[in-house]
Amino acid sequence: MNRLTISRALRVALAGLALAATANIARADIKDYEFKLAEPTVAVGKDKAFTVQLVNKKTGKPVPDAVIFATRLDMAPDGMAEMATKVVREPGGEPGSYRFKAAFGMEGRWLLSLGAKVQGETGTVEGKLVITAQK
Ligand SMILES: [Cu+2]
Repeated sequence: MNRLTISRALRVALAGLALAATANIARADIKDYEFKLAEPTVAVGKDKAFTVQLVNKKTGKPVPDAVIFATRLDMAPDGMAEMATKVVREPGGEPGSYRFKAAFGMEGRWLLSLGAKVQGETGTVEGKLVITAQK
């Protein structure tokens, strides 16, 4: 290789690196998102509302306009995985906050399984949260 060829090869390599860096910045990972409970507890009974927040872990900011869905709510944490209850999505809430309603028929810990589709991201955010129902 003569000098000219080396410098050209270097330039091409650098351009490639720059491109890769840009792609990294533009593409946030689906793993950068997580669910949080606004309140860790809920009152026992029918039609109890609770709020889930979807947060970007890197920025700490709430993520609005996600399509969020509850896949299951049951008492697995207290050894009653078969004790499941229906979860209904409720309208309203702050941007990045998603409201749900469910019947918590028993005191104790309930496991909420969630999924979300985030605007501009491929894949699904999945998470599990424990809600404690108390009197
Ligand atoms: Cu139970």
